[in-house]
Amino acid sequence: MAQNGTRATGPRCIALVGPFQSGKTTLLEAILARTGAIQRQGTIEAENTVGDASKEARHHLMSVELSVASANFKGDTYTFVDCPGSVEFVHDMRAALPAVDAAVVVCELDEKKVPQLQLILRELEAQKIPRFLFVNKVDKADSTIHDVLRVLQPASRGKLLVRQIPTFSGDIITGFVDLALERAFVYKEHAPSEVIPLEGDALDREKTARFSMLETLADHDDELMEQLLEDVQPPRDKVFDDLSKELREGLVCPVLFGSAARTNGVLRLMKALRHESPGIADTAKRLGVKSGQSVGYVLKTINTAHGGKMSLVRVLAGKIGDGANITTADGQTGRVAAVFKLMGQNSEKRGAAEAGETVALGKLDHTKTGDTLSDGAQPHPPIAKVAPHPPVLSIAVVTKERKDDVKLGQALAKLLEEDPSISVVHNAEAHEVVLWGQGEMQLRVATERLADRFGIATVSHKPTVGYRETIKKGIVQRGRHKKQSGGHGQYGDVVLDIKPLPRGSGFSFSEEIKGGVVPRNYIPSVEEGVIDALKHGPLGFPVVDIAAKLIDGSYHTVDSSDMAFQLAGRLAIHDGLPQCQPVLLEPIYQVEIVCPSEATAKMNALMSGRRGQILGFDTREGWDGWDVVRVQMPESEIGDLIVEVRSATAGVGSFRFKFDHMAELMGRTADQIVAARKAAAA
Ligand SMILES: Nc1nc2c(ncn2[C@@H]2O[C@H](COP(=O)(O)OP(=O)(O)OP(=O)(O)O)[C@@H](O)[C@H]2O)c(=O)[nH]1
Ligand SMILES: [Mg+2]
Repeated sequence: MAQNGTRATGPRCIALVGPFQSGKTTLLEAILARTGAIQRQGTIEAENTVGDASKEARHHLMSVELSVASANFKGDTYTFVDCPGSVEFVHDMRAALPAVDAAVVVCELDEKKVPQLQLILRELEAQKIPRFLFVNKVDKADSTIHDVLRVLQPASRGKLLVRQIPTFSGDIITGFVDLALERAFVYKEHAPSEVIPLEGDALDREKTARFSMLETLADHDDELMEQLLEDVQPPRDKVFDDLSKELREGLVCPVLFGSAARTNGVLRLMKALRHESPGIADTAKRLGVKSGQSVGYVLKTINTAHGGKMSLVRVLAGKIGDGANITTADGQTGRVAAVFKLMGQNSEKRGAAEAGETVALGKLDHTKTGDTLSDGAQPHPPIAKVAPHPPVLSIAVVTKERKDDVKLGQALAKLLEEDPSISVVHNAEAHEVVLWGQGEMQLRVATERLADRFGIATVSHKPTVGYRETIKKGIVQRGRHKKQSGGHGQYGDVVLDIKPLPRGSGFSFSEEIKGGVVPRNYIPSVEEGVIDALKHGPLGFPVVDIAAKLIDGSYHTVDSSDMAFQLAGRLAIHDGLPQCQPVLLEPIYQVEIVCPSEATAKMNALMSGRRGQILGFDTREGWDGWDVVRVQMPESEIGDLIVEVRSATAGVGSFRFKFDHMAELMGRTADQIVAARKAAAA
């Protein structure tokens, strides 16, 4: 192409990312329709889009996992990775990003959604992914469209570069002027825009806007700066070369706009991708892909409805085909059984995939999302490692039918393979399977999948909090088990010195038996009995921070036994503890909340409503305009904390937490907890 000597060629892989509900899936649909990959453009509302084709996505009218579809445009294949916008499903995006050439950040010109946009741009900046902004929904835009930079620039570290300006008829945007081409276009409904003469007021605005675009480019190009200073018109090729180069280096983020729903601005976007976005050669270089072997990266793992596993892979070098032997960076091997082209939920067998192509590989049993694959025996070092965000919300799931318990474990393993930002914890003490994840919707979708895909009906409830109890004062307590029934009797008699221990000590057992009043061989049985009794203290919870010393007792030569001494030990604890001022202990966590500074005051209020103790505030390192709030908070209050943190922060606040200590809890809250425990045990 004359316009741009450095245009990349070959298959591209482009991520569609952006805040929740900004129109990514609709944009994918528009691209597919405009390029002829599909006959008719579907809509979210009609539940017939390629992107949101899963049952769960249709049902919730939102993307709940990434989906891919490809389009041909002027001789090249573009595979789009349509990522969910909800923060709860952000891991799909984060794990897929390393392998893409560029991202199109679909956003709205809405100040309220700028924090979310910032979060996404941060991720792209961190992973050094070249990015375009696509300001969507201009069909309902208002005058803020003139303020693109004022509204959106704060979200981006890279300089935003306005590539187009809108033209109006009254208040309605009817077209645009392309500032690089210097041409005016008028939108046609569901048809390519038409070129119209650039004249009058539009021409004046174009001159000003173009100059500021060139100025931005000139920040990184001295020659262009000189031309501007000397009032020389730079050649068009140079402008295109700069646009492309500065995008690839992450120096600028070009801003385009349009209406996905009306297929407006879509062709302009495709042309920008074609001319400016990097291709596989640049991407392989960015990722340090070594030559001499075939290399691929796993963007996502999919378990299809009929049980087959597919790994969505971008081939970064060489060629991967049916039967290829694959090694992961950590030495797992596998053999590719079939290569598929994906179009949303549909898959179609195809031949080997070349460098740059994005395909699904069948039956790589030991391959995980984020793996770097190579052919042959020599592993390739991992090109990226994207750890999921730590979980913030949990639910306990129980199968409605006992017989499904075994299936549940297997089904969860598959769900975790698909979404590693969910984890499962087995709480043996409470006999609970606890799902940890990123939010209510994500976990709801997980349970829906259990039902729909695996036929496992479950109910979920709040997970059991790890309460404990201890004692506040000691006692010397006798426990005597004596039974005379028929022939052999049972006899065990012990005296325990029971004392509280400092917080965090757990349990200790000792003995000071003199003169063999309790024979040596029965002492371990006494300890066993004590340990058993401490599983349920007088308040109903496991007892901790307690010492029991065996100081006296008696035995009977015929009737004493291990069992009798176990029971004696239990009795002493059972009878003794209620007199020792038992007290409830609740787990206290150290919680670190991150939020935009304007929400910090709200966090303060939120914490006091949840028995949180604020330890301090700080600015968040590396995040202008964000704060960190450090708090100590009871485990029971963290349960649904994320819901409130998100609602106070336009969805962008988050936190991490770790166990800190157990604290005594008294008063009404404690009484309620004990009463609930008793009711549950009854
Ligand atoms: N007016 C208007 N509405 C649009 C446009 N594009 C999308 N929408 C609507 O915006 C809503 C969200 O669209 P989606 O395409 O699902 O957005 P998304 O970004 O994929 O959403 P998530 O993946 O759930 O984050 C739907 O109701 C669309 O019909 C547009 O250009 N104009
Ligand atoms: Mg979507």
